[in-house]
Amino acid sequence: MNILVIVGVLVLVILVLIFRVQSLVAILRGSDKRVDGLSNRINGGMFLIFLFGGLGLFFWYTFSKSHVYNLPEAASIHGKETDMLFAITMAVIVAVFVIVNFLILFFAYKYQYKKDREVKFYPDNHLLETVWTIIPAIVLAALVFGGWRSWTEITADAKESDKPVVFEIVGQQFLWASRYPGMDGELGKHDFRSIDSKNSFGIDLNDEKGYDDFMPLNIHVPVGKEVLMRIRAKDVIHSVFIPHLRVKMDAVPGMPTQFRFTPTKTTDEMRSLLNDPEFTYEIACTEICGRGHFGMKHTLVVDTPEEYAKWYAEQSKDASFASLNEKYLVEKVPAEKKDALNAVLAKIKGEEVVAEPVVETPVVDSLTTDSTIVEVASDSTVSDSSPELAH
Ligand SMILES: [Cu+2]
Repeated sequence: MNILVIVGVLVLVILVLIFRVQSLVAILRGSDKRVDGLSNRINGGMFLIFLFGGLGLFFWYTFSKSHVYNLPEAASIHGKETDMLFAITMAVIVAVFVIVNFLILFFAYKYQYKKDREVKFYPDNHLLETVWTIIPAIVLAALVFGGWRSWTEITADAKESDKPVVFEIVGQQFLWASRYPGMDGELGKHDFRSIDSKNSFGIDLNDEKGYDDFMPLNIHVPVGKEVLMRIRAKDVIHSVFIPHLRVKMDAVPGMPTQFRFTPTKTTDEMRSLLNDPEFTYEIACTEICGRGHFGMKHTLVVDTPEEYAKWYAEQSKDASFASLNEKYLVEKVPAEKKDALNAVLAKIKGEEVVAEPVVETPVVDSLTTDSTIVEVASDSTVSDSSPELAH
């Protein structure tokens, strides 16, 4: 194979040299006939063939194969806008692409050497230059403005009154893991120094809000409700990518990021829409983060609000940090937080009795109700403990 390449290059060099010698000989003989000859017209024609053939192939492939590489319709509110921005940008780029390539290739054909044609000297034109500077400037500014508006929307903190579903996603080599606020509706603080074999999220044990947080196997969100995803990374830069929801944001160690979105189609709806009973929303990593990067796949389930409330209630009862690691917490929690821990444990265990109403109430309501209960409970049981260290 290598020898073939070397031989090919050598043959090419020899051909170029022969051509060069021939042209030099022609110049020495004082003959310039070759310049105006057949090969000049053939080259001009080939520019045209390349122009129309190339553009034809480009448009044919783009439209006939689009179903192969295009995602199904966006399953989130902002996703529709992202797609629209993408389409507008694409339309502008393709228009410029066609115009520029037409001018380059067609002019090479049109203005090929002709013996009797005179060249016009046309050094500058201020009006023309002003126009072709100002129009792109306006178009680019409009594109950037549209993107900036969307960006501020999706990265903004949700309004308190909107009561978004909040969860945290953490990337590490090579998996995604998630954490939900639990019964109190609030995520506890985290601190990387708290990370150990039991506390893989680094839940800060000085903050009792973290005791009831739960870490599910799959991420669930309710359809039609605003979701605020808080993102962090433990080791290197990862990137959360949920293609069907058009969600993508880097996970940067030491610099938490976030993404706000509202899913519009449940997993079941997507299954029947795509006629694919196996369909699941996939979360992938889109930052080459090391050897196992390809394996960083996680699953997102979009539920109806009722299914979500049921799942949330089950998880906060059976899978919370406190219920799974009671012994660990009893050992590790600072002395002044022992009462708070006991209150959380009692609440998790006691919740069993009132599990049913939680299932019936909408998500937001169940969360707010729960957090008030916790406050009342901790107020009454821990009223004389030291001032709260958490924010
Ligand atoms: Cu990664």
